Amino acid sequence: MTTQDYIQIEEKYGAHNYHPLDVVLTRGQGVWVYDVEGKKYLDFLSAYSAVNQGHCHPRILKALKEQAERITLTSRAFRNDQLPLLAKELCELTNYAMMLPMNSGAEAVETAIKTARKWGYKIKGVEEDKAEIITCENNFHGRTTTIVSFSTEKQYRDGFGPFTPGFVIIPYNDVNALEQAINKNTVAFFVEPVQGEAGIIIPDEGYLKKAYEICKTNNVLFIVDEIQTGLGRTGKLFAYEHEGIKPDIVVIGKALSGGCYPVSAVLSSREILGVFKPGDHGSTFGGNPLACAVAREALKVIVDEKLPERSAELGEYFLNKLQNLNNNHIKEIRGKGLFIGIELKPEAGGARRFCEALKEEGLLCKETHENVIRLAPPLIITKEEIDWAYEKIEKVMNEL
Ligand code: IF1
Repeated sequence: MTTQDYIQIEEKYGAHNYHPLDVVLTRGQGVWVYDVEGKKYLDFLSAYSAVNQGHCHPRILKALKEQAERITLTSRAFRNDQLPLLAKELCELTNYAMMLPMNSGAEAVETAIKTARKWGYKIKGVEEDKAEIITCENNFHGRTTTIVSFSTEKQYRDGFGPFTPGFVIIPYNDVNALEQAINKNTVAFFVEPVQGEAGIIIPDEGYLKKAYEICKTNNVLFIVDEIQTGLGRTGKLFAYEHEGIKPDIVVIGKALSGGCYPVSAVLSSREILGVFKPGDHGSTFGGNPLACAVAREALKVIVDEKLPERSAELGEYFLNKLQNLNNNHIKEIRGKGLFIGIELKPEAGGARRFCEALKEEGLLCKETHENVIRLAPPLIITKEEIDWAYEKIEKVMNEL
């Protein structure tokens, strides 16, 4: 079957909630992916940072296969021998006291919201059903009805109401707005350290630290969504480390499994996660032994292959190189580690056509919003591969 055959079948039988590039992938290895025609591409999206460790990492695959042959799912009605080890290893690596495992990022976000609310009622003493969580404009935290309740992107909400109350939205990168939004019912401030979907928006240096301090002063939980920025992407294990703070709650997903399986988690202290009592929350698949075995190995790969350090080093190298791209279409290039956005001028005709042209050159990127080309390769990428990608980007920028 050809690329067009697959596309036609998907268009006929699959709901049209996406508009993917017309490339049908069938195999991946490291930073490279291959389509059904045998054409090879460098992956510069990493499945939205879920494959930081590279496609089909041999160690993660081995853990997956070995665990799959033993036992895959027990449910949490019984215990399994992988969850305790993942919990211990993850907490020791991140210096948090407790974790709660889920599957998708959105589920972990929902879990963090429930944690913060329950903490508000049981510990802070907020009056029942009055809890407020402060979030930021242009956030992206997932797609559930509760999460889109505090999205400011029209399309993500349109047609999906009624929405969940209890969220207050303030501008990103604005500590005064945070200070003003806090009241006696505020239980948490929930923020992305870098806004990915909004177009790789990096807040001012000191913003997160100041926001954290404001939260501390007011007995408000500081919650970071590190689903995309975490596990090495920005050049540290977690992006919040750039500011030397320790959030009350950290939400992770994506690269926690190296893309081999959906695994997410909420990290926090004993006091905060301790608000959950048996029966309060759960998931059939959350904490299953296959997920835990995969995540254990995915974390070890991040540490052993020094992926945060690689991301910092190569990200700086790549960003410097890109800054020298002298091209009329470009408005701004910004990044942290290997999390880089090229913002085009409005008159450049949109980022999509650049991504289409890059695809023809063998480089897979995805536009975010109208005008930003997002560059986020697997963190195992080499300098030579970055140079190769740079050539393609330069060529496409100059030709279009
Ligand atoms: C889609 C974006 C990326 C996330 C953050 C939570 C979640 C995500 C910071 C939810 C998920 C994905 C999902 C995917 C597109 C995508 C995305 F462009 F929309 F913003 F990565 F940049 N917090 N991000 O980035 O995690 O439930 O998906 O596991 O929804 O189309 P999930």
